[in-house]
Amino acid sequence: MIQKVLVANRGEIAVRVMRTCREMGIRTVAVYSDADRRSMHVRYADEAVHIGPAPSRESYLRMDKILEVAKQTKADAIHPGYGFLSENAEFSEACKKEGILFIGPDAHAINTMGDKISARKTMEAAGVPIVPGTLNPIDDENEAIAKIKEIGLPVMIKASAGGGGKGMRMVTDEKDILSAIRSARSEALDAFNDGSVYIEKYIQSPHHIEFQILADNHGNAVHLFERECSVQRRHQKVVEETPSPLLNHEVRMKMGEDAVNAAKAVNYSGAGTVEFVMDDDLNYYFLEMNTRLQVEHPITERVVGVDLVREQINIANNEKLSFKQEDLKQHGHAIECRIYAEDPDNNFMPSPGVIKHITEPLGVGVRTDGYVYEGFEIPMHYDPMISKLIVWGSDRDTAIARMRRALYEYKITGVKTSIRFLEKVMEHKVFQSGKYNTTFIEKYNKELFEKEECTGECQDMAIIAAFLDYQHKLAKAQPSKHGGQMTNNWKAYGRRRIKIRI
Ligand code: MV4
Repeated sequence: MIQKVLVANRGEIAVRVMRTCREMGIRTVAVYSDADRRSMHVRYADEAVHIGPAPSRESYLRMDKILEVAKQTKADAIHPGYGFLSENAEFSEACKKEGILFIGPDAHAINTMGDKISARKTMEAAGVPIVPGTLNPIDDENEAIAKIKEIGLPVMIKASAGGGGKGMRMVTDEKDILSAIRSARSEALDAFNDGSVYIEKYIQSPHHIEFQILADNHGNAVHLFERECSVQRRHQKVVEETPSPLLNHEVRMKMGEDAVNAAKAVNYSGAGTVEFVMDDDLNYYFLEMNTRLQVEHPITERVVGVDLVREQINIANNEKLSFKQEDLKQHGHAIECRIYAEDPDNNFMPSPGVIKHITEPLGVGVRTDGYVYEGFEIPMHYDPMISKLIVWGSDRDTAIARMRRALYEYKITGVKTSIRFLEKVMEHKVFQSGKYNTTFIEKYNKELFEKEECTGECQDMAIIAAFLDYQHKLAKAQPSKHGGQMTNNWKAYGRRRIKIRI
């Protein structure tokens, strides 16, 4: 039985994992880099050990150091969270060698799914539908051209070692085939040290639908239904919801079965996600399997009523799943918005800095998974996600209304955030209709990024805020020090008639 877990991660997911550990009476060890000395995951854990400088390759990616800390602190298991070492087969294997439980699948499952060509072959053999295309790496360019003519343009050239959009080229014109293959190959060689590429038919304006699965070490596997993740920007998910507004009962059951078969085909253990692309006629194809706990897992937890981290730990403890497929049901509707320290008005540039003020939404049906607090400086070295806002409602409309209310309540100053942008997504008629696909943000760019005018009410509030600030400064100021030079927004507003934006 696991008594102590080392969490090999940082930020919100490290805190998320530790919360369940605490509920289960399991002690926790945090590891942290120079940039994370004041991070919430360090404060939350029972013990915390420094593992190196800020860059992740010198800290959160150092398998040797993390294993050394696990042994030193007598942790029996390591939870990798997402990102960093979570899908690293070598790390899963190294943990096993050191007699420490890796909370996740073994090296075989990670390797088979990590290599997209071997994943496609395995899925084909398991009867899971894959995108029409090749099952072997392209090694002859003429053969590739012939194959593409057979499949029909447009096609995607994808790196076998890729995933999440890296090393991917779309080809619409016959004359671009060779240059696409060559550039995909060289990008893949550069990024993954593996230049293998393969061909897939291009699925037009697809939906991205993924299934959560859980599998134990006794041959039992279930799915916990889908998550609709089609609101994306440059392969970065922005909003996720479950159930998908697109699926019907029949397709849902069939996809769930395929997802379970995908997991069984690699002898999967733990929590995983099977990703599909789907066209408007509900034809769906396996895309890839993520062999980790995902960022968006809370919406599944809310709708299905399962703590996925608790299940991961039980599975690592060699326990059997405590429920069967027919015990699992979807209740109501959940939506997640990812809150980033990014500036939507400036091409989503990261906006690192100190959180000056934060008020998080509360109340019925609201969950936030975060880690920042007032005075915390968001490090520039890692993902700029501040928190995840998850709401539940008895139906989709109620959930959207609740998300809009929660976003309205969410106040963060000190860094720019994506909150206003997310409000515009929730307000958008096409999102509200549920008839959106992965082209949504691009297609409605103009409406979603419209700059806001400062309304009369907004200007009044700016003036009042500036006036109060002025009074506050006056009360504190030493007149002799500031003399006549003290300026403030209130005066500037009056003098120059500047437009104040809040
Ligand atoms: C595709 C596709 C269309 N056809 N493959 C993007 C990320 C990577 N996981 C696979 N991706 C895609 N693969 C074929 N054969 C369209 C995408 C795609 C996409 C997929 C899921 C979510 C958002 C996306 C945005 C653009 C393209």
